[in-house]
Amino acid sequence: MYLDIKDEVKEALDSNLPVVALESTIISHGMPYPQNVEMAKHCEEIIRSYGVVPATIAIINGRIKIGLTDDDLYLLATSKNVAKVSRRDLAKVISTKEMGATTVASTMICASMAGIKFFVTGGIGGVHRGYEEAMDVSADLDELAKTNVNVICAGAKSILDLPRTLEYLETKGVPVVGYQTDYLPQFFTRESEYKLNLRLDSPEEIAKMIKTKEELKLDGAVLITNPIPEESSMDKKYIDDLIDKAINEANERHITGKDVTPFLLAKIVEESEGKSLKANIALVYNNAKVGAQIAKAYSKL
Ligand code: PSU
Ligand code: MN
Repeated sequence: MYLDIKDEVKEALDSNLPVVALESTIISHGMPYPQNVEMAKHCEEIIRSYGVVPATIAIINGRIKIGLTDDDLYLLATSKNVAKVSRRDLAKVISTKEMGATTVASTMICASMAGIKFFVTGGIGGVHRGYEEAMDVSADLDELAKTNVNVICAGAKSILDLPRTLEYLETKGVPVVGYQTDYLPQFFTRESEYKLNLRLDSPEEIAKMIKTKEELKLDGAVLITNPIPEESSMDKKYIDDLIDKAINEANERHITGKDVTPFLLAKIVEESEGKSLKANIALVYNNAKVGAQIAKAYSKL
């Protein structure tokens, strides 16, 4: 009733061809213009190059769009009137016919409504550092626990408390797969010191695990964590120092709630003079590739 599925996405879904969803908060609140729109378009091209149909998701004038036009992407990338929409915000933004960029949580909800099983992003939200005081835990984590859309990401940034994020996912029963790695990828760097329980080395093995999980009727996502390519990986100490600085500034300025993550992301881009943005884009492209490969492998089972 609130869903507009683009023709090519609908045709692919009707014929059981692979489709991969993409989020829009990364466009409107995660990266600056014009890199954001270039990134969004090129992600779709990468997914297409594997014979998979991309479906970027956003709320345009109160309609849930599954698959966007170039004009929609441009609007999301440039407009200042795009709300950051997580699970709690969906009904409001739709009922008032606003523009909204979907987070990991709400993109999963919308993808699931459309029948899409795979979703590629950069990094997920998680348990924030300083959790003991602020109790800031992203709604992404609970969504991963209950909505049946599998998410391909590059782990999470150390703006988050990574060990607590992993503990939370364990409690909620979310399988976290290291793709060709034994350790949680740390977004800008290939790996963290945090060991994962689950490593799989091929898209086919991951597709098979997802299929089995469905047959067992275990709800929620499989979270696939894919390390940034070697050549784009940043110096760990350099980036961690910038992140510490950004978190201190957010605390001093009393930034809270949904503004925390966008503030930190923008600050890190600014402080690294765009170096972090380059790495961010490279890891998203790599996730688009692996996500398309997994969706394709799944469609052959
Ligand atoms: N982490 C990133 N880049 C992003 C986000 C997270 O490295 O763009 C976005 C995603 O849309 C994610 C959201 O779902 O931020 C999490 O926001 P919050 O922490 O407010 O739940
Ligand atoms: Mn939060």
